[in-house]
Amino acid sequence: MTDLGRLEDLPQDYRDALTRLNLVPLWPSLRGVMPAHTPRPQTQATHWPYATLKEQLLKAGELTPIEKAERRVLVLANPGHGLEKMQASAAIYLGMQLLMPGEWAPSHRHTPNAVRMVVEGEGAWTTVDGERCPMQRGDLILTPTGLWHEHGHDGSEPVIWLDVLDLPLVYYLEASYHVNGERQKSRAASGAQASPAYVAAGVLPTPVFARGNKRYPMLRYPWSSTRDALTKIAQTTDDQTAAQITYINPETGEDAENILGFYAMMLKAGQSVTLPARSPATVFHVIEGSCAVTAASQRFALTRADTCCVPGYGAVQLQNPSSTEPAYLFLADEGPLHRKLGLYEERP
Ligand code: GTQ
Repeated sequence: MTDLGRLEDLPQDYRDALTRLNLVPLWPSLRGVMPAHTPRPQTQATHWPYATLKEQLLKAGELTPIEKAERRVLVLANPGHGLEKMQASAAIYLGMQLLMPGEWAPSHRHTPNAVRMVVEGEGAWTTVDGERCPMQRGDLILTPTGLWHEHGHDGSEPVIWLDVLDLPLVYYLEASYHVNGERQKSRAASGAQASPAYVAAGVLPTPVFARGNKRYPMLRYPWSSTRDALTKIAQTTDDQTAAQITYINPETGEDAENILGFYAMMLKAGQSVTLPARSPATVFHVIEGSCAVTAASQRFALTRADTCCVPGYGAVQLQNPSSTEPAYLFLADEGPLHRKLGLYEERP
């Protein structure tokens, strides 16, 4: 491969003329925007231990009243992108959100898609599109693009959850905005949405008179059912395979949201697995137990409620260090986006 010409090789008066005309020569930058064989991600493998994050989040609870924050969140920012960009990866935003007893995070809707993974505390709820979703540890709650949502808290201890949004991508597309709204009248999930058949594989609740036509029929994925499913799958998998589920739209079988993918995984006591190199960046968050994550020449010892992200195109090794307890992880990745764009790759 020959070296391409550099910007400095060009006469200054020619460069100045191009600049005045809003023109740029491609060749000095060509290898940078299209490197050979593998991208050079800005995303760095990064670990956010929960203990230190929680300490700072509780301080934010004292320093900033909810009325001054609307959403009291500390953003898990990847230093590879620059902290001010508030990106965990190219397309993933992560935030840890605190709601104190009696507080209310007012109703709004926005173009980015969000999910919440509940980390600790009892008594909070999120109302999504009028449906009241209780928040219990390990539950996944969707607030997809355009749906009204607000958070409230009737319990007595702080409640903390992890927000995962596709904000960096939507912002990059210059399509990110929000609308504030009135407090929603909420109702419990009803009809097909509340049906236990949504957690029974292979059968779909099918109302006789009106087929549910909601784009997002299921908004809350209770941890108890996800955990049960993983534990059952793990009884049938060998030691090289981790039990894994994908959070899906139960009516279509497609990913729960359009842009980011959400998964849960169980590692048996002592189990190690190597995930193949895939094009999307991935986030790992520990719901129960602990897990060592090795990727991009880094090794992180994750304990309960810790979060890390790893860039795409590299293999990831996961190891449950406990000889007695299983580990349960929540994963988020850019898989649906890469697949829809035809960019998805898995490399041996
Ligand atoms: O709870 O609606 O972390 O709008 C960032 C933006 C949470 C939310 C975030 C949001 C929210």
